[in-house]
Amino acid sequence: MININLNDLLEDAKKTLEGNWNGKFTIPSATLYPHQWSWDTAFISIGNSYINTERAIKDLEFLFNAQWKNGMIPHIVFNDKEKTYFPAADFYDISRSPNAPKTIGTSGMTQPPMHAISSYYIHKNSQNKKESFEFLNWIFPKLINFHRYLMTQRDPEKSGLVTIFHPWESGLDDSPTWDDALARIKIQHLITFKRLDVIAVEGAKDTIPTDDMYNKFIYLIELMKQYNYDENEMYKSFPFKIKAIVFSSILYVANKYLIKIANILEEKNNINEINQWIYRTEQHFFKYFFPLDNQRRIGQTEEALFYNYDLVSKNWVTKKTISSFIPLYTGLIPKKDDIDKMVKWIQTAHWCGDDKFHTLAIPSTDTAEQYFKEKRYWRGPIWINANWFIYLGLKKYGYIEFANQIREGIFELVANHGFREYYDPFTGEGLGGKSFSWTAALVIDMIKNKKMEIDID
Ligand code: 2M8
Repeated sequence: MININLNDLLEDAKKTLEGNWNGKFTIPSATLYPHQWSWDTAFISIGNSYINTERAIKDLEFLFNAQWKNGMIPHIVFNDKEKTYFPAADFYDISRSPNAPKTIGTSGMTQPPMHAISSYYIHKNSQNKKESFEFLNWIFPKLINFHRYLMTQRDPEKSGLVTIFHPWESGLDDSPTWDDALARIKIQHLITFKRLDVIAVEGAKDTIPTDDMYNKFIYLIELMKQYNYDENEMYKSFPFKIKAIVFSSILYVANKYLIKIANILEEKNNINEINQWIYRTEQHFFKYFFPLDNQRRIGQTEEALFYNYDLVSKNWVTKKTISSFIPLYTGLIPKKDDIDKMVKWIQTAHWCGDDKFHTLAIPSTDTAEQYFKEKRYWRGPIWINANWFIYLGLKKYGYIEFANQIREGIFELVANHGFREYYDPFTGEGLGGKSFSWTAALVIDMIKNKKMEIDID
């Protein structure tokens, strides 16, 4: 292993989180993301669970106080004083929905439900179990309402898998996974707007989503507004509807954590319902996301990949992205053979198994595909949260050496290139936002939770 002082790294990570605390919540990164983001907050709380329980709780409390009446946790809670991010609260105009909070500015969409997972980490790592028990008691019904929203409004099929209406709901914004679905959408009227991320990031031209993509993102929000954010109506005719792997994988794991929380609270009323959610996901995960049987039929056996499922085109989205590997985190893959194939594939020159790569951390798309761009956001660079899921999944399945190599790769990136939003897989150059919170938070977890005391079942 290269020589990295983990104590120094830990101290720098702590400072990064401290620096992003604005008195009410922790922002992802100054200037670029000055508001509160939902799944960022959950990752941040995981990091803080080891070093500052009170802070971890405060962050989740702030977010869950903005919960919508139908249970949705919005993907952004806005700070009205901040003017450096577009689209802001006025653009979302959530007053169109009877479910939206009246006095808090939020976005009108959601993000992956990491929060039951972080709530459990908070209690497990807390030195003050009375305080963390009270917190669990407070958040548990809210988590149930959020998961129920996802399992009903976002899953009328009762598949146990979540439908997203916007790429931003996936968390993997401009991933090539969404290209075909977005290409089908023709912009009818787009208001003029000014992108602010182009000002906030150095080298923005090559590292953030293209204007074409961004216009589609904004247009989809305009469409959501036309539907008054009514999921029932959107389900009938919205042009972007995808069963999302990363989202659904996280929800499956989060449901298991809800059971753990219910056990701590000795709360029996919701257990059956949660178990039904878990069962539904187990029944449908492969059918929706794993077209291997089809591939076998047509003789393509070299990959064992999971793919997102497009409900509009009724087809798999066969773009090779890091999403395909996140199901490792669920522990849902029963056949060792499928996992072996997947791991072998990750270790080829397509992903990280070649001298041309800076570390063994995994890029966000297959580097042999024409859509791979080493510096552009979710289209190629290394992201720490996506690698963290795979690191945990690999450990779970016993691929300890490879998991540890990924962890070391992450430590190297962070120690030598800063706590950045994402990294160039060839040079290690840090890109996007600086002093990025979830990078720091998950590094804290990977230093402190080395023994994997917190496992996923
Ligand atoms: C990115 O997404 C926001 C929109 O939500 C953006 O591009 O402005 C994504 O990486 C997302 O996963 C993340 O939560 C957010 C804040 O870090 O930034």
